[in-house]
Amino acid sequence: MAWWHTATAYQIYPRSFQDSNGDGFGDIPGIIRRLPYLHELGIQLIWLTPMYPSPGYDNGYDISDYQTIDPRYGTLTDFKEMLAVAHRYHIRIMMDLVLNHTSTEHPWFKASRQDKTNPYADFYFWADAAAGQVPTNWLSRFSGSTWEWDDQRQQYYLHIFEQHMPDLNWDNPVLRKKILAMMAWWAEQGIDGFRLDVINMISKRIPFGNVSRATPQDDGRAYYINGPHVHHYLQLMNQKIFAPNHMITVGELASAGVAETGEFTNPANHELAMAFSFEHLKIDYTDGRKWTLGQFSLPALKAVLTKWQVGIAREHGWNALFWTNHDQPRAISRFLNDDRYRIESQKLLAIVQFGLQGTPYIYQGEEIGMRNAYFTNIDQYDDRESRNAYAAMRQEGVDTATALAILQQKSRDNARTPMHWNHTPNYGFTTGTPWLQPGLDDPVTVKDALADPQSIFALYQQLIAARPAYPVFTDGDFHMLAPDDTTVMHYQRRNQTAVLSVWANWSGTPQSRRAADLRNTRLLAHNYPDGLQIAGELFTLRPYEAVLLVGKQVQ
Ligand code: TEU
Repeated sequence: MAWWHTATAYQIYPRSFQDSNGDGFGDIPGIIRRLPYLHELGIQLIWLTPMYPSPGYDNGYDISDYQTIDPRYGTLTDFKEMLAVAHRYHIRIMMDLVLNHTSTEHPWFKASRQDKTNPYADFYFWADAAAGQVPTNWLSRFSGSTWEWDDQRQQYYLHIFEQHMPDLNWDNPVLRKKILAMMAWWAEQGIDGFRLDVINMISKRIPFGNVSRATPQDDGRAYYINGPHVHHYLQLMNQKIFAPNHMITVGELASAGVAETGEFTNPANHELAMAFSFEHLKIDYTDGRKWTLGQFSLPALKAVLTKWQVGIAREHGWNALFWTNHDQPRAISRFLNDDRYRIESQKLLAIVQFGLQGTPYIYQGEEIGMRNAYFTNIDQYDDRESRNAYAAMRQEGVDTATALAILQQKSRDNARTPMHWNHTPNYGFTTGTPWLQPGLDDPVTVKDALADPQSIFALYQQLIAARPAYPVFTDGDFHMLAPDDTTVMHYQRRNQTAVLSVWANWSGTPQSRRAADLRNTRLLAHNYPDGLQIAGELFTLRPYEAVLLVGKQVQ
């Protein structure tokens, strides 16, 4: 068993975490100041989203220099101090590395666009117009075509994401060498690992061609998801960088199924330690389309969780468990009740997440139950993906109110609002003007949570501590009981000696179930302050009530 099988990770979105110099932008000294807080929470691993220099079209995922820190976050010296302090707390740090694309401001792209013969000419994907049209009819993940015309080179370049984020051509051996040298340099700086952005997109299927566009998925991704050399490239990184430096890795796998995810994370393949998959977060997409007002059904969520729990165990892989990140709305607003039952709802999510097999990730603010921003005006949004989607919806005839309601439900900015530390202006995030406004008024801050033994924070502490104490969290197999039940989720994890059970009422009305099912169990985590309500043959789960129990395996 590896250390990270029982560890809990925490994702920091640095620009919204803690500002230290009043510029409205979170920074490294701010993170250093808050490390004792994360230590108190009990996490052992941090994922930091990108902090490299960047023009900021995609909040740092458009990197213009891989080998230093963006001055808005601090200096490389600050970064090293952060590492040293984290290590004193036995917290490891993963950098977010974006290897699928760079910024158009990266020197490689600036050289590449000059002409067709320079040494960087093939570092990116360039193509001539096809009959006066874009080279292929693929759709960018940020709306519109994946191709942008470049006047200088008189060709189109490929960008799966925003137009200032051209895709790198990994088939070029010189590029691979430069990237590996850059990764080795980060290893020398003392970092503990990498979160690898859309890593299953780096190998493209050549030659490119048009797609039918018959379904939302038929948007060109067949040419770039899990391409022909992706495993080779990851094995190369593992052999040269991850393994010799004992690094921890988590890959972001876009549109990957269970079998592929197993291949990436099976230790026998020497690629990644674990991976994020997204099927459970597409549960409220209508016909696979994100920018719609989605419906959510509990049996559908259960089916997806079961598929991944059973499937990844079968493939000998490892899941990264998460409900949200900087690209997703807040899960309490999305799946539960973020108002009257907000505390119960966030605790339910924690209990359901921590009972599963995998390494749990807490996204900043989840531990205090932060909710969606509920912005009411398009100007409050900063994110280009959301703004482009809004423009596209308006163009397709969606009225303003509906388009704004869709953003309130789906925009990434919902999770990017500044962290709520205390009740001073801007929740103690900054003394200046925050880069993104805080959302709705919020009664709960970190300061309140730390003073309350019944807080959401306290429950996360308890769950984090429980995982290493009970092997069944790590090695228990998975059984979803009553998969068609539309209100209550009940699953079990079993190993040779123990049974872990989770019960969770995903509705606002009380639900009664058989008390016999609770026999010989001990309560490990609960989201109501008193015990379970048992009367005769039945026990009743109150609105959004959730409990995690352990018992002995009866052979
Ligand atoms: O996201 C990958 C990705 O596939 C996105 O399309 C994601 O599904 C979308 O943002 C959800 O709204 C990664 C990063 O996490 C994201 O922040 C970046 O924008 C993207 O890569 C490009 O680097």
